[in-house]
Amino acid sequence: MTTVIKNGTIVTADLTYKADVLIEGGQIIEIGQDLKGGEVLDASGCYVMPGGIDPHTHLEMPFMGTYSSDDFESGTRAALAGGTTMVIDFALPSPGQGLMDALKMWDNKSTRAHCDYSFHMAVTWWSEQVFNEMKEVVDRGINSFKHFMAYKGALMVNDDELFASFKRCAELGAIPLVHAENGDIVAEMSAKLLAEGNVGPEAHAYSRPPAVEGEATNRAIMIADMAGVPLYVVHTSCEEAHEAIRRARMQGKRVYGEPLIQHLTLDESEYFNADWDHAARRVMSPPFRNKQHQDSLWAGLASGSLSVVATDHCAFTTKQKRFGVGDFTKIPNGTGGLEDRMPMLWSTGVNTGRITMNEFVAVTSTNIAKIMNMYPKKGAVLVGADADLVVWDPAKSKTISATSQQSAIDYNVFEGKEVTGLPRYTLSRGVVTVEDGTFKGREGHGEFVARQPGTPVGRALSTWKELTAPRPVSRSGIPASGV
Ligand code: DUC
Ligand code: ZN
Ligand code: ZN
Ligand code: ZN
Repeated sequence: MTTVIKNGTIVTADLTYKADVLIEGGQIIEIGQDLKGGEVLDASGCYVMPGGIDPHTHLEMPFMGTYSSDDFESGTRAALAGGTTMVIDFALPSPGQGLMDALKMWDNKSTRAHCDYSFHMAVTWWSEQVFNEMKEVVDRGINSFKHFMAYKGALMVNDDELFASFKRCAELGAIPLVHAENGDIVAEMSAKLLAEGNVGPEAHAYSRPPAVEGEATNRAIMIADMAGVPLYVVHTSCEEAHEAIRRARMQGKRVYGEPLIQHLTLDESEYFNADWDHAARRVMSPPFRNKQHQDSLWAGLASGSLSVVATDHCAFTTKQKRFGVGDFTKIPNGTGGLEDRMPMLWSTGVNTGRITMNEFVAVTSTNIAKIMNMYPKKGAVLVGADADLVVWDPAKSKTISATSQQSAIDYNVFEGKEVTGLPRYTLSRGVVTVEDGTFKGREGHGEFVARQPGTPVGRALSTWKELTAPRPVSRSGIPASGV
């Protein structure tokens, strides 16, 4: 059976043109004029784009004494409803747990996925076992390893562990990811705030100012350079972190920054809402920032210094958030966004002129497909690519509300926002999973996407010349000439 998408305008990361798309066996088999097929989808007035890829989700994740409330079923249903056709979730070993053991748990959870998915593996502790298992993980098609520089006493790894793991990534051709916040300083500032009686959700923001993120981002960049690996910085939320990324890229380092749709569109005033639930529902790390930081992130998307827009989707119910009444450090960190990322970015970015349609496709899909080594299977409208597509209706509007969302939680951080630009159809490997707001997907349709490693480099880009030119060594072993 073939499917044809007719009368639409194809929008990719670099081209906009009118053509039909013919699909068979889950893949695009032809792009051209006046194509014929069995099932006909009308894209008049619409843009045909690569489906979104959200590279940062936490589905059914054990965290802060509970589990995030969207699992692979509700999470991927939300994704498709908003035009996202693939997620990359974090397999998270608890410290002491083997990586392959954690992977088995994530394999089991993900059997319910409605759309394709992949995993990043988290390195939450360090040992010879972890070192060895990283190779098995790469052989399983996972080429990215996540490191937490925060969550002291739980998930955080120290600099020596970061350096060891980054060097291992370099050997394996894998890319390290970092949650960049200085966990020692966050722990100290949190304890002080609590001791002074600052127990409410707004203290969460005070405990993690932009400086802790800027410092950790810069530190991770330098460590990655010494290890000779590229680096992907998740949830870049402020100018201080963005500045470190810009500087690194100007110096020729492969460093990628990932702002979240939440940080682009919601600001720190949310924490000063008189309603405790309102504020606590928005507690995530890093916290929302002020408007100057938002402007910095938008500028990064337009200029290319920031590469990807994600969600860090980690949804907790109001009941779960209330674990932190009387102690903000016990509010489970996380917000949702899977269903709203694409419509919110389109409405606040493309409709305002802050980013172009092609930049929209780049930052929601194509860039991450390239960085994570799955392009052009994903992130492309090309013959031979998977038919993960969204037929996007730029005239369709709605008001975001928890009452009509796919997510399992009881609120939405974007509640009341008007969006214009929504999917008419969302296709997962050629199958229509969403049609005009009606979900038609099938649980278990999603498949694991294996991602091959890149070419191992293992040499600092900033000192390339120095290392390739052997220097004379003195009798004492100290180089005879300086740099
Ligand atoms: N930040 C969150 O807000 N939730 C999940 C993990 C994280 O780093
Ligand atoms: Zn994080
Ligand atoms: Zn600042
Ligand atoms: Zn995260």
